[in-house]
Amino acid sequence: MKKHLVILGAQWGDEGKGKIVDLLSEDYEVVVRYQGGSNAGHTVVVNDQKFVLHLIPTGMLHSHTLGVIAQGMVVDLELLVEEIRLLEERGVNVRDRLLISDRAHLVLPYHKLLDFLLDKKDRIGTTMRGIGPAYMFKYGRKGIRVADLEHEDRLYTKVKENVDFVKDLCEKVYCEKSQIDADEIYAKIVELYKEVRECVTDTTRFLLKTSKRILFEGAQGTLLDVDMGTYPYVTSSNSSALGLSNGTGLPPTYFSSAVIWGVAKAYITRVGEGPFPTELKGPVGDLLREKGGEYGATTGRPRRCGWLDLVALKHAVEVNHLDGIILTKLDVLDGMEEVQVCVAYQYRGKRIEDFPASVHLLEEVEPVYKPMKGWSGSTVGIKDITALPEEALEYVRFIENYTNTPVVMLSTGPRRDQYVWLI
Ligand code: 2SA
Ligand code: MG
Repeated sequence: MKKHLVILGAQWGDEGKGKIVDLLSEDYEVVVRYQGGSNAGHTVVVNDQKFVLHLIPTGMLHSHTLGVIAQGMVVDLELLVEEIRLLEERGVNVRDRLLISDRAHLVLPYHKLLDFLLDKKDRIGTTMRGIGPAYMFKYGRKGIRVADLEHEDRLYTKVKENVDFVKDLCEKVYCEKSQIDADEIYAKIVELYKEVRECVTDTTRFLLKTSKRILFEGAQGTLLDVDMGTYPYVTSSNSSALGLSNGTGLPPTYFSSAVIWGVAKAYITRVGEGPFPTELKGPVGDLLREKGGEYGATTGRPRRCGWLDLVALKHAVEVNHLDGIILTKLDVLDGMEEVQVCVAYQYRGKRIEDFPASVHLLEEVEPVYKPMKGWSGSTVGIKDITALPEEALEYVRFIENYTNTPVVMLSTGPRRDQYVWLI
């Protein structure tokens, strides 16, 4: 029997996980999202049609799969219902094969308001989808869970308490009058709940009992993990493999035989604030952005671009115990005379090869680069590894050697059929 598979981001998100999950979920029966929420933007191109998924597991574009929104996610019901409708309009029916955890927390309008106010004060550059505040409420024991939607009286009280709390905070701390209205929010979620009620279940029990093959779909990336990433410039969930257990409710031992593959671009990007040692602010960065189409799939924000950072990638390999790397967007480097890879950091005269915890330290480091010969000719859509230019193959082998991890697949374009296995 095939082992369960985990696909997660090995950088700061936007590594191309959407396409990979779509491609590989063909062979799986269940696809599980386990952290984050509508801050994710998973882009997939099927038959020249572009889909961007935010809350619905990407693997659900295949009609045979069952999708799970597990307990570690924070769910914006309004966006979820809209996403379900948009997919239906395009011929993808997910309603009767979607399971939503009754333990998942809701993202509500006051979370989005707080996201805006918090980010205005201390800029992280969030997606403004209310993600951070929703997790603040969860861990501060003020959250509203999907299961609460069944108990309308108590639900109303909770919404009212939270709205009063946020209004008070807005006025006292931010000197802003807020327009949020408890009655309005309550009425809306009661209506929205009717649309998804049939999907709600104890997804942990479901996952524990099922004998189906499962693909776990990470969102964001390891460097945005709230513990292992560039804190505080991170998202508010465990977007590395650390999130698998708490995000699904499955015991850690459940994942001991799973295969974990990390997706990484052949260069690196980040969207939002925070340290980025290999960032290229000049024309090379612009070239990567334009050629790679590096704009946020959720917000449209231009992404910051830089050379591949192997110190960061090795960190992702170690933290997630990656069994393999899936390398995407190598073609964006096609035609460059020389490419650089970062093999260490220099910090106050010292060489560092382990990704540091301190963001202050990371802000100060200088990348140590190894220049590598570029390649001419196009790698777009190649189906056979022998068609890869020699220098491009050397680039791939260098990554493998440095991280001591095989590159198992190259993605060679946005379409489903554009990939080549290296194993
Ligand atoms: P948040 O909204 O609280 O999760 O933001 C906190 C930080 O996490 C970053 N973040 C992301 N980075 C890359 N891609 C993400 N998804 C979208 C996409 C983003 C978009 O696929 O393109 O459209 O802008 C994502 N989600 C969160 C965020 O930039 C903050 O640095
Ligand atoms: Mg994305």
